[in-house]
Amino acid sequence: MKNQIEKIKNTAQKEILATKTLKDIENLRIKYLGKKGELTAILKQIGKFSDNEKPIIGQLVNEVRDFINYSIEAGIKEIKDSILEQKLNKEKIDVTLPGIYRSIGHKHPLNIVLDDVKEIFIGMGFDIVEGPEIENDYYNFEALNMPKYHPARDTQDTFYISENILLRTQTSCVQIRTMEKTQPPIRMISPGRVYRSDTIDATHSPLFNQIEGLVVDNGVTFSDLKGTLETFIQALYGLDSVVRFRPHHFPYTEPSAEVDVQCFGCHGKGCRLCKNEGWIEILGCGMVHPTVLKNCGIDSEIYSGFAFGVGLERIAMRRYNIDDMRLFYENDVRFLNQF
Ligand code: 2U9
Repeated sequence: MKNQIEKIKNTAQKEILATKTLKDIENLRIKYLGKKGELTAILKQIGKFSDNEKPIIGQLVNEVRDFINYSIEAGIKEIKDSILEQKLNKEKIDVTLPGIYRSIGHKHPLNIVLDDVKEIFIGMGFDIVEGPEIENDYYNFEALNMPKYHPARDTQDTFYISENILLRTQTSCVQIRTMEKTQPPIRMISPGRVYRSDTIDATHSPLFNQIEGLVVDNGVTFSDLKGTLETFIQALYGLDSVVRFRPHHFPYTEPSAEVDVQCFGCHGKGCRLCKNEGWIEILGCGMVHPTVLKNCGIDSEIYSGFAFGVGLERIAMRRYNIDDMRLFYENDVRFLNQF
């Protein structure tokens, strides 16, 4: 019997060492240690042996059982280790390989110019204020000295949502709302989208961006306006920029002016860039009309102010020599990658 048990031990050891899969090794566990296994079969016959032999055979079977159990667990660990090693080898990462290049996005040209403009005005002590794009007739027209049937309303082809609600045609509504809430001193710019029912072409779009500015305080004069806007234009286009103020008319400012910068291409002589005029129009401005101040609860006997408005697309087109504003909205990466 001892020999038979030893033989079982040796064969089991050989078979365990030869297995390559977890399934096969589990089958060996059943074969040797299971209820119908070879060792269990021997234990079942133990009654046939003498009382002297019984404990010896019992002990030997238990020793072999422990040995097979231990060998199976060791075999399982070995197979699992080898599976893991194969997996790790397959997934090995070569950290010395160059990485995959992913191009990162960058600022849109309109945002580059907008950020520059904001920085210039923040440097002069202005606040940045934003407001709603859907407005009512009062904030877009009435408060700005453009009552119903005022001819200036026709120049701003308006998108009406209802009789009283519209898409703002200028960001001036933000300044009105600010003046209603705040007493002077006020120094602010309001950048944002505005809407006009224009046909799309190289210089018109139904949606474009404006930056308007407002300064209201004790004793603000047209000289302050000139100094501020000259400083702005020279910071934006270079210290050698030559600026001129041309009289104009807006219902919300009095006196009003348009501001031109001398053509960078021909220095005033006239060329294709400036359509032979020698000057390029940049913005509109003026002293805030006393009626507008009064509409917002500001006493025009004590306070005065100046305001200005500039189209963001227009100044970006000048800066980058772009002749078609549709390029800003089409998001063609061949265009955007140039900035
Ligand atoms: C208040 C009072 C006055 C804002 C002004 C302009 C002149 C102007 C145009 C520039 C190009 C519009 O985008 S554009 O087409 N704007 O010429 N804007 S003065 O005047 C204000 C604003 C708010 C309370």
